[in-house]
Parts: sequence; C-alpha cells; structure tokens
Amino acid sequence: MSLLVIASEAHSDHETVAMDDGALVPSPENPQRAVMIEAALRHAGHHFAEPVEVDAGLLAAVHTPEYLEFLATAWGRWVERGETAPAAMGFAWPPRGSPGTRPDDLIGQLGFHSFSADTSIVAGTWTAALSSASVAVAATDRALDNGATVYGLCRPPGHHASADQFGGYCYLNNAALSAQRLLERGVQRVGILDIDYHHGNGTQSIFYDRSDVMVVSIHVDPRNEFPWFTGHANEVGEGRGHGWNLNLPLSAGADFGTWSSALEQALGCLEGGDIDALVVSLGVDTFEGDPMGTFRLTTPDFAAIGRRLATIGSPTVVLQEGGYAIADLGVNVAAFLEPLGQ
Ligand code: SP5
Ligand code: ZN
Repeated sequence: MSLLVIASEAHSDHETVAMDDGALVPSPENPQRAVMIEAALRHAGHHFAEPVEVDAGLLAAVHTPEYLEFLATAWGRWVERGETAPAAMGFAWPPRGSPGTRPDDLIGQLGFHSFSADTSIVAGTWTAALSSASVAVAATDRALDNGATVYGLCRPPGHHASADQFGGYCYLNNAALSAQRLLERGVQRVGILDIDYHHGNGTQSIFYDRSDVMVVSIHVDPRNEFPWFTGHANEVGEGRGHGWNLNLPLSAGADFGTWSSALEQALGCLEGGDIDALVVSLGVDTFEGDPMGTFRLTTPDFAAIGRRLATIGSPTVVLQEGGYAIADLGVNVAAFLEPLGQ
C-alpha cells in the first residue's frame, strides 16, 4: 500500500570523511544511501513530496543558538582561516570536570560542539542538515494533517545530535524536532521509538528531564559499541522526566526473537505513557548484513516490525536514521514501510 515520502535532493553535497580505527576514511553515511532508499520506495509505488524549510523558532526550541550559528558558519570560517583539509572536525574535547567555557576559535569550537571523530563538516553539511530537518518537520505536519503514517527520508541522520553537539554522523536532531513540532501543534504527549542499532544519545539527552516526550530505545549494549557512554538500562530520566526514558540494550549478535521481545516491552511502555503521536527513529543497521552492526534482523523481519507498528493507530512519523548495507538499504526500508501505507 502507498504512503507519502518526504525527501529532498539537498543532501547530495554532504559527503564527509570519518575517523575509523585511527584512519580517515570516506564516511559510510554517504549520499548513495539516500539514492538507494529513494529508488526502492519509488519502485514500491510510494508518492513523494518536497519539504518547505524548517522554521527557525522550531530549531531554536531544540538546539542552542550558539550551536545553530556554529553549524551555519563553520565551513565558511574554515575556508576563511585558510584551512585546506577537505573536512573540518574536532580533535580536542572538554576534559572531564572542565568548566564548559566555549572557546572563541573555530578549532576549539569544533571540539566543543562535537563528541565523536566519525563526523566532519564539509561545504554541503549545513544545507544537508537543514534539509534533513526540514524533511522531518514536513513529514510531521503531513502525518498530523492526514492522520496517516508519513516517512521522512532524512539524510544526514539525527538521533546522536544533542542540543549543542554533533557526532555519530548527526548534526540536527530530526526526531526531536519532529516531537517538538507535534507538541507545538497541540499534541499532548509524544512517544519516540528509536530502533537504530546504536543508542540515540542525542534524543535521550534533549528530553531527559521532560515528561511531555517519552523516549524508548532498543539498541546494542553500549558497553561494547558506539556511542559508548549512554544507553544503559539504568538511564531512566531525571526530575520531571524520571520514568519517561527507557533503554533496552541488547547483547551484540541479537536475533529477531530477542529483538522483538524488546519491541513488545518498548510498546508496552509507550502504551503506559498514554502517547498521542509516535515518532520512529528508523535505523536499519540492525540488518544481518550491515557492516556496522551485529544484530541479525532480516528483510522479512523489517516487514514484521512495520506490521506490528501499523496496529498502534496513533499518527506516526517514521524518520530515517542509520543503515549502511548499501545494496539492501532501500529494500529493508521499503519492507518496513509497506504495511504502514494506506
Ligand atoms: C546514525 C548512526 O547509525 N550512526 C552511527 C555512528 C557510528 N560511528 C562509529 C562507527 C565505528 C565503526 N568502526 C568499525 C570498525 C571496523 N573498521
Ligand atoms: Zn546507527
């Protein structure tokens, strides 16, 4: 069945390098990913629309003004100071216990505003990040308007980005912007279900002390995998947000039996939270063939997840996060979305 896909070509000049095991390599989060997803979704007969640019006020409700200014100007400042390397990235990060004073210099700010060396900034990064956020928010509006599931083909992904830090191939937190947009439009309580292989540390941190957005994430145990420092089961939210964050870490190598038990737990929790709309952070790096993951989900398993989510009934926004098995990426996303069309 057919569903609305929001997509934009504006990501295509965002082609970065990543530090991986001590070497700078072409980032696995590359433009081809979106090309593969779009091709599979067109083949499946879904219809496409382009986003309008996201409202600056909404961006500022999720991210700090300093960070937004930094992202918008970092590449220009890099060129202006005579740097010739093909990508700007952090290399020194605030030591534990440091006072948190923001440096003035670009190089210092690259460390201040990032948390991992897998993510760099190139000429096309801001345009791409902004268009990805715009895709997410347009998908959110259409889902609410139509009372239907809408898919946002976001690239770059967003769930690792916090209020003021990029990393994990993410710059603006598309899922958080979607949730914030739903609240802005009168939805009382939003659920975010993050099923990317990696913990969505950015999404967790943005809503950690809030009870208007419940964040539930199924991911590989961070003891042995990126993002390393968050995603444990004892992270349950704080203050008013206590009890509104749920992490379901699974051991490396988890199969679909294990994974779908966690999904039932996740959905039970969201049901208990009495949510009125759902944002799904869809990473398909849980696929058995993914070069970055160890989980063993198959293409039919993604269809089964889509069928299960189709039974929920609240307005649903599905946003693309990770997935790096280039040849299977589009097919896996299409399998997931097929049951969610109408
Ligand atoms: C959105 C998303 O899925 N982000 C994931 C970012 C993970 N980046 C770190 C990947 C490190 C992979 N190292 C592989 C070692 C084999 N050379
Ligand atoms: Zn991931």
